[in-house]
This record gives sequence, C-alpha cells and structure tokens, in this order.
Amino acid sequence: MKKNEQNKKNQQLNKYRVNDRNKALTTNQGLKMNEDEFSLKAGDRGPTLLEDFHMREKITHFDHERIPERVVHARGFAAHGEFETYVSLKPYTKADFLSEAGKKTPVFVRFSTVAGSRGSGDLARDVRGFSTKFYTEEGNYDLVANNIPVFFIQDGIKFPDLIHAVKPEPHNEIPQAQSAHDTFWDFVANNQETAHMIMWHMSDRSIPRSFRMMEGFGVHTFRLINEEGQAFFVKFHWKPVLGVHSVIWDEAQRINGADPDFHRRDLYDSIENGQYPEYELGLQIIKEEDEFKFDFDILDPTKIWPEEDVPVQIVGKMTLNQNVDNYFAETEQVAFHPGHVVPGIDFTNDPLLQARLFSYTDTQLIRLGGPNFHELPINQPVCPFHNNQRDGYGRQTINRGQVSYYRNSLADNTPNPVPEEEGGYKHYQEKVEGKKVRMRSISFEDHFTQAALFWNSMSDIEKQHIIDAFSFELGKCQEETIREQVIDMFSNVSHELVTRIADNLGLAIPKKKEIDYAKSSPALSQANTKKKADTRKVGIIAADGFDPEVYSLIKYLQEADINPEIISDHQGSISSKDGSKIPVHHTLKTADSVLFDAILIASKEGKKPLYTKEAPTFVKEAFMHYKPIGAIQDGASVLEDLGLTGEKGVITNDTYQFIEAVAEARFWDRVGK
Ligand code: HDE
Repeated sequence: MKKNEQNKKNQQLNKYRVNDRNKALTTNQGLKMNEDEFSLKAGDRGPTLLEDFHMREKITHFDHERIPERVVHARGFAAHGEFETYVSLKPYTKADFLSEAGKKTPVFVRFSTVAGSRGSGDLARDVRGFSTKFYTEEGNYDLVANNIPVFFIQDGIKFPDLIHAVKPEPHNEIPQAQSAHDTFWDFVANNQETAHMIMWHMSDRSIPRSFRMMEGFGVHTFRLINEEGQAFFVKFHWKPVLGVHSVIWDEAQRINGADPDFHRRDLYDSIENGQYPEYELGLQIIKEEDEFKFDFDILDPTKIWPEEDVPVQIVGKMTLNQNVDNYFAETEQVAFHPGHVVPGIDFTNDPLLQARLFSYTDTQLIRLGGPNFHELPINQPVCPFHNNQRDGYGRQTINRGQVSYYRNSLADNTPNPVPEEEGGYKHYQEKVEGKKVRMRSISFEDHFTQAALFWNSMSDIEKQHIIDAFSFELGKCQEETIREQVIDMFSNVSHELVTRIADNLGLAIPKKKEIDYAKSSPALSQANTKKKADTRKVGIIAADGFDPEVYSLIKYLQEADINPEIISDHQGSISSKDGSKIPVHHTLKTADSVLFDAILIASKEGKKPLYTKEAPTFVKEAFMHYKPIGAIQDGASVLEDLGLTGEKGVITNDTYQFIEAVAEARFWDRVGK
C-alpha cells in the first residue's frame, strides 16, 4: 500500500487530526488572547490576580496532563497499517475480515516492554507485547499478543504476584526494567510453572534487534467457529518477513545508554523511509475431537504446540505503513482487550485467558478515567455502534431521543439484538460441567518437558547466551539461597545448563537428574530463521578527502535496501578527493558502534587524522559483537593495522560479499577471539 493511502480508519481519524500551525492562540473556550507570557498582575511588580482565567486554565490543564501509565506494558510504541488475507478462512471461521482472499482491514499495532515504566530503556531483557487492533466491519477485534509463545503462570489469579515480583522492589524502587533481582528469581524458584517461559526469557528472544524482527504469539488457545457452527482450537502467530533476530546482551546494555529509544526510533524511521514492517499471520489449528491427543493440555498457556507436530498455516500479511501523529492521543490512549472479538472467534477455558477477559476493561477504567474510552478516536470501531449505555465521564456521543432501555415500544424496540444468522455474536455453546473448585488440573502439572524441548532446540551459541543470561541475572541476586533454588529447579531441564551456570556462580554442581527429553523443535531456533540484508543499517566511516568510490558503494547498498549512514569526525558534510560533498549523519562521538548492524571503513585519513581512538573502537566493538566489517580503498589498511584482515565476516573491497555478510549479520565463529 502506498504511503498516505487512506483506509477507512484513517479517514475516520482525519476528523480529529488538528494542525495548530499558523492559527491564532485562543483559550479552550475559543477566546483569542493578546498575551501568553505574562500573568495578570496588580502592577508590574504586584501579585497575580485570581481573575486571570487564562493563566488558571493553562496551568490547570498542565497539572492534569498525566494519566496513570499501564501497570504492565507501560512503555510502548505504535503504528497504523493494514492486514490483507491470502486465502478465505471460511472453512474455519465466519469472521468476515478473514472470509475472502485479498480482503483488507485497517489495523493499529502497539509494541511494548512489560516490566519497565514509560520512560525506561527499549533494550531491557523482557518480553515484548505485540497488540493488534483490527478495525473490522463487524467491530474491533484485538489480538493482544507477546513475542514469546508461552507465559510465566497458568492461572490469572497469580498475575499480580508475578508482576509484583518482577517490578522494582517496593522498599527502594530498584531496579528499573530488569528481572535481574531477588524477588523475581524468588518467584521463579517458588512457582515452577515458570520454567518454560524462563528458558525463553533467558534466550535471545527477550532482546530483539527490532520490533520488525520478532514473532508475535496469541499465547492462549482460542476458538474459531465457522458458518456451520463447527469449532476448531487455534493458536495465532505473527511471523516477521525479515526473520527473527536479536542483539547480544553486551550490545543491549550499551544501546540502552547510547539510544534508549532504539526500538521505537527503528520502527518510526523504517515507516518514514517507506521500509514498511511486514508480518505474516499464521494459524495452528487442532480439531475439536483431537483435544486430548497431545502429551500436554492444549489449554495450558505454558505449552506450545510444536510447529513440526501442528504446522503453522500462513493466511495473510500485515503491513505497518503509517506513524502516529500524536503519541498520547493514539499510542497511550489505545485500549486493547482480548475480549474484543468478532463472530467466528471465541475463547477457551484457559484459566489465564479467563482472568485477562476481566482485567483489560477494568484497567482502562482507571487509566482512561471512566467507561467512555471506546469513544476516543483511536478506539472507535469503523462500523456503527448503538446501545442503551449512557453518560459517564467524558461522554462525547449526543444520544438523541427519550429511550435508553430495552425492551421498549417508544422506539420500536430498538436498538435491537441481531440474530446469529444476520451477524449477531453468539457465544459458542461449550458444554461445561463440574464442581466449584480452586485447583490446578492435573494435566497442567508437567513444567519441565517443554522447557527441555526449548533447550534441546537451541544452537550452541544460543545455549551459550542462555547460560550467560542466567549467570548474569542470578549473579545480580543478593541471596545465595535464591541462586541455589534456581539451580535446583533447572536441573530438571538440563544437567549441562545448570552445571555451566553453577560454575559461573561458584556454586556446587547439582546432582544429575534422570531427564529423558530428547525431542527438539527446529522452528524454535533463531539459527533457522530468514537472513536478509534488507533494512539493515551500515555505518560508513569516512573523512574529508574520501575516495569517490563511496558513492557507488552507497548506491549498491541502497539498491540492496540497506541503509548506509555516514560517520565522520565532524558534523555538516565531508568533501571527496574530487571536491564533491556528502552530508554527515553522525560523528564518531555522537554515534556508537552498537547502533549499527555493520561497520565499513571508507577512508583512513582526512584533512585531520580520522583514526583517533574512537574509530578503532567502533571497529573493535563491531568485531566483538560478531558483526560484518568492511573496508574500501585505504580503509583496508585500518583493518590490517587492527589485525582483523582475513577474519570471518571481515571483507575488503568487495561490495557484493559485504552485502552477503550484512544478511548473515553475525559471525559466531569469532567467539573467543
Ligand atoms: Fe496482559 N495486561 N495480562 N498479557 N497485556 C495488560 O491491560 C493481564 C498477558 C499484554 O499495548 C493490561 O490495557 C493479566 C498475557 C499486552 O496496550 C492489564 C494477565 C499476554 C499488553 C493486563 C495478563 C499479555 C497487556 C495493562 C494474566 C500475552 C499491552 C494495560 C491473566 C498473550 C496492551 C492494559 C497495550 C496489558 C492484564 C497476561 C499481553 C493490566 C491479568 C498472557 C501485549 O489489564
């Protein structure tokens, strides 16, 4: 879709988009004011007068600018886009937006971290939220997903405990946006259903390279229902077209200092550049009669359905093609809710999902200040909505007429419920029977098989990262007993894993437990993801007097959809040997090697010697982070001086090979160098 093409939601939002430029300054009552800098005083050195309605209005509004941030997922970033189906999903669901190939639906997507406050850094080791609001003709459908397919707990009643444990500790509000502290790991060790999720949380998945390079998972098992009333169990997946990629932990920590907005900037810039993020929608479907055919309970949100056993069918693509105009009005005020469904999509009895169905509306009431949040422009459906709900804070609709109740005769008994055949939502008639009990189903009791499945599926380097992450996080805990409990817990997953962590922590090696989980699932490893050079960012270090070959280099990179940026020793522009000029994006002091996917040295020296200590540091760090490094012309001698020539992923004077290296992204065989 071309930029600025107007989908239906966009047109609806246009009504609310305001440009204040070149307008007269007025009060909120529309009164033009002759002065906005000085309050009304009794004498130029006298006290301010209460009658200064302008100052009072301005300050009162300012005093009330903040709303409570989300209890979880406070730090987020969002964009508009469109979802298009590849195929008709009529055999599975009567949802209209999935009913025919080529059907387009406007969407709004908000990505987030979970633990940090609104102002925290983007690169926290954390789960990422991936919420999508589909503005369908049958009402809004929200797929409120995460980038990890399982969850920490099995029952929603434990959610406040989990979040209390991971958030900053209450006595001193430390640490911000981190799980590397005692209360989190104390919770883990004492709630062993967390085991599978913790394996993902300690893996590269929790430090993504970009929102554009992560998967999304609906986590719970939902239901699809077709026109015939036949139901299917379903899990939802988003698959990024660029593949799944991560940074490494050392980079993550450094990026948080160099650019704490790294992920939001990346999303914003890609959309502005027209490099629209794309994700394919995938469905895993299990027939109702197969509910009990698996060695786990399909209602348990700590379990995946291995893709090799239940294949993911790709059914459509989402493209994010427009940034928000106003962060607060759109990204902050958007209200997602897993209970926002359309006919053809329904719930299951997953006890985590059931609690979510309560929580999301409840949280909007406090966060958005009352029951009318559906009237905020970003939350309004694109289809008409009518009922007898009235009044409340901030009500905007002016409902006409005397009738606000059902059944009535004064308004011909309208607004009226709609029969199922005509599009009315009817809950799936699942048969339910049982005693009222507070307990966990015995089928939810195995916490370690899939944690081991995950471990078995990792490449060597991914395993090393998991060990490093455990060692870092537990190393930050103050209480040794917590470390010991965690080691004991994960000895149910892998002896190798705990032995290597215990070694790093200086703890006794735990006794080997008999573990008999040999299965692995290749789909879980990022080593098997797509590798593409597209949209990667290359920092070209160049200086005055650079060789004009840089121009053709830039052209080749751009043709490969790579984004080159010039880094030099001064701002402004630099001149080539033949006198032409090229703008500089960053200096060696304002940029940092960790902000680029690859580094290329285009010239050794300019008018001033370029190779002060920053430039070699750039190259060395890129090397230590296993990234591609290139050089052209006399830049090659810099790599030689650093002793890097001939190393894997270090490429001199070969643009084609360099582009291939950018697609490869990491050269793990440098480990230990
Ligand atoms: Fe959430 N979650 N959650 N969650 N969640 C919220 O709702 C909650 C869970 C997820 O971009 C809150 O509007 C409970 C799983 C995302 O605006 C709150 C439980 C998954 C977002 C809430 C869960 C999620 C939220 C806070 C356990 C992955 C960000 C603000 C039963 C499938 C939405 C808000 C956005 C936000 C409650 C578990 C994903 C407090 C009680 C599992 C992506 O209502």
